[in-house]
Amino acid sequence: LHAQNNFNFTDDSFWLDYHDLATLNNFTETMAQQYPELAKRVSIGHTYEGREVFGLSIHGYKSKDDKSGLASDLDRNEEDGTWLDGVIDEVQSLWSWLSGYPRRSTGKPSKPKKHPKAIIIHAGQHAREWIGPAVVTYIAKELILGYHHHKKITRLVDQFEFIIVPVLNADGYVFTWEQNRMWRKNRQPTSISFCPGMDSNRNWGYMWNKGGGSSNPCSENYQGPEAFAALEAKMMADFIKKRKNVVSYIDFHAYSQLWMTPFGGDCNEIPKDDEDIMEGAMGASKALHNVHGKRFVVGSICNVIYQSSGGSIDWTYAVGKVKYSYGVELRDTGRYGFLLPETEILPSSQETLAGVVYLANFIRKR
Ligand code: ING
Ligand code: ZN
Repeated sequence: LHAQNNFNFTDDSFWLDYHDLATLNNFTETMAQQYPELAKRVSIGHTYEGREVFGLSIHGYKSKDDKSGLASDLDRNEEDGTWLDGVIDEVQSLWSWLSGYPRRSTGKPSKPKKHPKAIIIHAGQHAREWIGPAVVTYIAKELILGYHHHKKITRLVDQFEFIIVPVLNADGYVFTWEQNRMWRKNRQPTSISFCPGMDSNRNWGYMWNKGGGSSNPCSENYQGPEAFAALEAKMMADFIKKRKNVVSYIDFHAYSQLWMTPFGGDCNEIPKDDEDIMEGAMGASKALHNVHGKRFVVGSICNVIYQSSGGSIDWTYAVGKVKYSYGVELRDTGRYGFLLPETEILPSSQETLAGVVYLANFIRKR
């Protein structure tokens, strides 16, 4: 029996369970259908087994009869710079609003940007890290439902194009649902027939094969035979190159509770924008902490977890020119690890939303 067509995607109850790929694809399709002016489903590419990888592009629209109070309110706040003054108060009011339905309408949208900068938020490079897809679909839902109803969300959605990709490694994700819950890599063949799968997050093309990946196809961290052999790394890199408007990229993983910055490949390489990148990460971690008290440690990938050359954000920062590139390790710190209980999906989603909202606004004000 499949009940996957009966989900209410606009209700928090959807985030009380993990969902299979078909249901997550149904989520992106349904949101795009129900909010056509606000959300469009985009294709990132295809996996080895032929699955299409979907994202949701979310950006504000200009209402025809825009004569309500919201636009002028927003303009005034912009002038006096009070928006998100005192991170803590703001996040608390955001959070209390987000948890309440139905929502108070504050009027019509303000002024969507014609050529917005994009913020890419994705998860599911690694198959078994199920909390990632759950959290980023929640963020998509809140951005869509908050538009038109919540001033802060409206402003961000007018300012930026958010591109949310729940599951990049679609083949691996299906494999964890059907065969092996602890599978990490994709499902591409390797030179060893009984050891399929490349770790796409060791296969990006900046400093590939410089330590932290494995050349053994049977390893969990198999880096592939050459850079961008893994279709998931290739399709996302191509997507970013083609868009040219990407200002931030957040790659969600699990677990360890870390908000990480470039670089992973070399512990001594420091991004030229390190101060700005670190400031954004520390603010996001603080905003996140304020929701449910979880601590997320901030620092470069190589310094806070391990050396990992060929990782996504090294490439997005150094080659893709995406200034605010982050890798985030979601809950928990090891008690449950990849098998994070479903009761933690909602709190994890709420706190991560606060971090992302903080970061987007931080970038907006730069
Ligand atoms: N962590 C990531 C990994 O690939 C990471 C950490 C993120 C490295 C982004 C490089 C870039 O090992 C997990 N848990 O997979
Ligand atoms: Zn991972």
